[in-house]
Amino acid sequence: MSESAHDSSPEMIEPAVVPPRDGRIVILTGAGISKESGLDTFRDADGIWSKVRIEDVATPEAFARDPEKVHAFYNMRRALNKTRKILPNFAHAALSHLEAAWPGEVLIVTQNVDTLHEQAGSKNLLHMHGVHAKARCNFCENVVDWSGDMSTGDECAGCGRAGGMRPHVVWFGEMPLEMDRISWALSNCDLFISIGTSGNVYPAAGFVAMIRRNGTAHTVELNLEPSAGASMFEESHYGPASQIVPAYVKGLLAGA
Ligand code: BV8
Repeated sequence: MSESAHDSSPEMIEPAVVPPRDGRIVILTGAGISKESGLDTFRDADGIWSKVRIEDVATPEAFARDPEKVHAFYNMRRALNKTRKILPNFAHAALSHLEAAWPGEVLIVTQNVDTLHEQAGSKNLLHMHGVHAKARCNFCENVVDWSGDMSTGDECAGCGRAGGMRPHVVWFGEMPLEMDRISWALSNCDLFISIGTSGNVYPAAGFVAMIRRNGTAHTVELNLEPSAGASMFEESHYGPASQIVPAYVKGLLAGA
């Protein structure tokens, strides 16, 4: 039975369960945690997928069919991130503080391709859908930092060939990154917290079900509103991430 609470701007949230002091915490984040930093989400009314079709810009087939159209989509998003002053918000900062203050291991598995968790100081972090500010060569798999525009004319610094550079992000139909490490972490954690994700994209959306089936972790959803997987969580708190994440982290550390 989920213990849901509607805390919109709490000082501190009392967690229903506090894991043992050496407990492992796995935190899944999605676009909602970056919304208050000024980044668009995907499925909110004004989200990214309301402006372009996934099939046209975020699949390997789209890239094979019209690479310049896909490059234009990611170039536009990179340019937007540069023009807007995109900085971590209180939610990112709270998770970085939790990693530093919690006696056990804290692992962030983010679906986000931004680097706001790193900028907030989080170290133990996996980008399962890749990173916007990196490029990968389709020929030699070399991964490099990339902040400007990208086109089919760009050459790979690794193999020197042109025409193979692509954004180092995971498109639909592609295997997310570091899945073995993520599966191990999910099977061996004491607390699973999902923050700012609509629970629509797999396999991330299936993590909570996996834990409920074969794990012992307590499961918590922190989101603006109930996600598609809300009923799977034993505990949930709703409100803007920049308010409920720091409040929840404060409660967790107070109970540790
Ligand atoms: C794969 C990178 C397998 C690109 C992205 C079942 C099992 C396995 C696969 C599937 C399956 N069913 C369907 C599939 C296929 C597919 C899929 O899930 N499709 C969906 C649409 C049904 N999955 C895949 O293709 C994945 N690959 O499964 O491979 C495989 C097996 C063998 C061999 C080869 C392959 C790959 C998926 C990754 C796609 N790439 N992004 C880019 O960024 O351009 S996905 C994209 O969606 C982003 O990564 C994003 O992070 C992710 C999830 O979205 P959310 O983060 O949740 O964002 P969203 O807008 O949806 O929600 C925001 C939430 O925040 C909302 O709930 C909102 O209320 C909340 N919010 C808003 N404001 C705030 C807030 N919360 C708090 N505070 C606020 N202020």
